[in-house]
Amino acid sequence: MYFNPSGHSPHLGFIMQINTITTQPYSDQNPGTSGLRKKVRVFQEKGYLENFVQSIFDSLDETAGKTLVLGGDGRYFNRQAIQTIIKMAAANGFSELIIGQGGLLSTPAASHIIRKCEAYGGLILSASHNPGGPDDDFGIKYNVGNGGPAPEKYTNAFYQRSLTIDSYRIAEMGDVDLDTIGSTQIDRLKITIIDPVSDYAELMQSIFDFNLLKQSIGSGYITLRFDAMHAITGPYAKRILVDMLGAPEESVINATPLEDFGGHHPDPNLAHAHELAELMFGPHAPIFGAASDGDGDRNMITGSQIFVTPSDSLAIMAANARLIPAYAKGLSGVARSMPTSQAVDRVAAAYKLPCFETPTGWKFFGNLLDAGKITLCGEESFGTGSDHVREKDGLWAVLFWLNLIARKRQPVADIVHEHWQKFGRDIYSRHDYEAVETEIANGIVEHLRNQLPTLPGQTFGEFTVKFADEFSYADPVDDSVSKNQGIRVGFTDGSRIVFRLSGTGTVGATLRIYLEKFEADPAKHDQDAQEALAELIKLAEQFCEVKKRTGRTAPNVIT
Ligand code: G16
Repeated sequence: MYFNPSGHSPHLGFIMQINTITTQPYSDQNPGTSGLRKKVRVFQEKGYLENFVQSIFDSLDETAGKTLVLGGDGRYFNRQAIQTIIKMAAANGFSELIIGQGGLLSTPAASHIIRKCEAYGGLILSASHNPGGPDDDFGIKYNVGNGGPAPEKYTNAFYQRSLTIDSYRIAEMGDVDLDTIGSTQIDRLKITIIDPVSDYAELMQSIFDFNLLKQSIGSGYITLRFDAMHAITGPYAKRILVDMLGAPEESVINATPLEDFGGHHPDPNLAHAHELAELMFGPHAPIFGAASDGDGDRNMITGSQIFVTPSDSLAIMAANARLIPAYAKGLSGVARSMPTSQAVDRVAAAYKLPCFETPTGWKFFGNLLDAGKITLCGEESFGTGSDHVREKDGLWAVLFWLNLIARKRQPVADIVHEHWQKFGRDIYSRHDYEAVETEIANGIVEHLRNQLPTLPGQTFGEFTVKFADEFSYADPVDDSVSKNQGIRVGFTDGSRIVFRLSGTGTVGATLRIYLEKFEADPAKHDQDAQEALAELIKLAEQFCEVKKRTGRTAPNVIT
């Protein structure tokens, strides 16, 4: 850092050298469902990261004098990216950066810090559940002042700017020590390194009954296993579950965050969290088991011998929310993403709660939460959350379930069966065909689109099509409209098949097929989902021809 009159940036009042670097635009910086996700090698291309960050800064109303929160899930390239962003934030006039120690912040913790510090926004570096390492994925997303992911009007602006960008600004300064907690002033920029866990842990303590949890764990009634999948939630889970709630050390497994997640996908489902799955379906299962993902916003809930689908988990939370201190006064409303099962709708109808159906993407819940129209929301993609932050929150969901188990004094399987008894069961599954050639995937969508006008009224075996359309969402708060959010085929008995291309993959296209069938008869509640959905699975293939067109025989992942 030195004074150089030629590089002096008088409007920012900086004496450090600010360089303006000429760059070429990239054509592929269109953020997907949750930020820009690409291979690390793509982010390492000349100016790639810088272009996107500058496009974000250029699209914001004002950056001078503002506070930015910065952190990531610790995956490969996290530290380097943070150093670059610090220098760019300095050059773009931010006055304060709040950074998680080691460059770490879970996504829900980042959301909380943005809200708590009333920051202007935040940059979260993560590709979520995607694998990490030099040959794997990286990602970056911007969260706005409410702590939530930037809505589409922002992400569209970032993309448009990225198409024409010709320079970015970066300060000439040394790397910042990310590991020592405290504040430093570099020229006009204050950099504060914070403990990534404490504020979040405090927030959790304000929501749940920690005394009851301590008693239930201490007495041995609650036994648990949490799989952090070598990702960001390790330190959070250790602090909260072990240090604060007294769970034995071995309750948290794979607790050390690694840059490559130990070579695994940090994706909390039965396929990827198989160590946990084996335990939970084995003879020595604890009462409760859970896992979270790369950046700590997803959750998988299991009990001894039972897996709770995310859709059921949301419905059960909604039905029992009054048992949790922070929600004891009841919920203002609930929301689910369109492909999420209709289980929560039944709870909402029973309790006369407003219920909203949004497109896939947490950003669509933001307005509803801000306007106080909903308290709880969730998605089939292992995401649940509430108005405590503006992101889905993995450990929050874990604590919610633990609090529920402690209050009801029931194991997970009993809680689920009791719920089905009362509301019926929405038997649900998602089939993913990953890395499909983009052209083939687009052909599948086109083929589906062409059938939409002809399907209503047609009968296929036991199923008669009631409606077939492409989901479009009109936000009830700001009236913005989001079109083409997935193809839905609904049947007269309430069953549904939904087709969507994922917006988070980094290789080719991922076709997601969501299948759902309602079962009111308790005698049939224990059916295996794949068996119960067999007819719908066949019908889905008949409609979309994914196997025929790709030559594949089965989905890559079934959840
Ligand atoms: C993101 C979004 C979620 C979405 C999920 C899957 O989660 O925040 O809202 O449901 O992706 O999206 P898609 O089906 O388009 O792949 P995460 O945990 O990856 O950030």
